[in-house]
Amino acid sequence: MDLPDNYGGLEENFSNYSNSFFVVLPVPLEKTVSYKGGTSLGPKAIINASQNMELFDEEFFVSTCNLGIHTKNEINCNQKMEKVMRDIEEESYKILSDNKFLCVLGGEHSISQAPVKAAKRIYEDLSVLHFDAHLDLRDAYLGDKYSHASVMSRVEEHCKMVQVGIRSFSEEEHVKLKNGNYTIFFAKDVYDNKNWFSRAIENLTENVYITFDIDAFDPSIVPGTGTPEPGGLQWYITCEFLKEVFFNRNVVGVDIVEVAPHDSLPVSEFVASKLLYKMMTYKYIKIT
Ligand SMILES: [Mn+2]
Repeated sequence: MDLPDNYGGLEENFSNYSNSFFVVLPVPLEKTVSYKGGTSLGPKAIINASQNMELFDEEFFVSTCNLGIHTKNEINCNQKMEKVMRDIEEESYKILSDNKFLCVLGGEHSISQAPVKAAKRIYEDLSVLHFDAHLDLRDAYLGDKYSHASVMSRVEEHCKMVQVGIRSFSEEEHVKLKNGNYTIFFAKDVYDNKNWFSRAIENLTENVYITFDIDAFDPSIVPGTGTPEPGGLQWYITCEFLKEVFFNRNVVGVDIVEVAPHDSLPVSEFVASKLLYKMMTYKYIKIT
């Protein structure tokens, strides 16, 4: 039997918009990638993987999908960048205004600035929790303000940020760090302990948006990404931290970006799919 083609492969009752608390917004954007392509295939691969994933949570013994998960049509990314960004922002704003939980699937990292702007229109105090191997704090990259490599410079124009998993940055970014007021938890300091959890959470405001570049994970568990970096985060420490964030703050939306599927090694999209479901589950536990 063919499953419905949505996140989780859910029947109509559990996936129509009005019944659903979670809303998945696929954004297959791939325009400014600097090394290897493939991120435009990310959303579809993650959704396909989700249809082969157990929907019962093994940690809390709940079926998170009972809250309903609606999957939107893909954002049309064959338009001018300005228009793509506006479309993402307006869709995100609608979803958040309907008091639903926003889940954006990329696509390259540059898309994150749009849902952040949408969330900021509703939550004045919004802060952004950023998982990534890279700082993404260039002012612009190759002259492009919308580049994936400068996305957090766009975000910091609107919000306070906490950055986790960082292990790669340029000289320009290093100068910026020294002269600015950043809250960064470098991969080398956080990969094997929880000592940093409370300080990271203290630096987040009540309403939080999470942007998760999948390359924050170690390439041994996520080989399929545009710019892999050794020395990344592992699964359990990441989930433990996310759980603390969800339980102690009001997370209003998330994105998962930079998944670039490998035909011969489909593990990355399964990790991304499960990561999203884990975050949904932590939200479910917090609100039920
Ligand atoms: Mn990255």
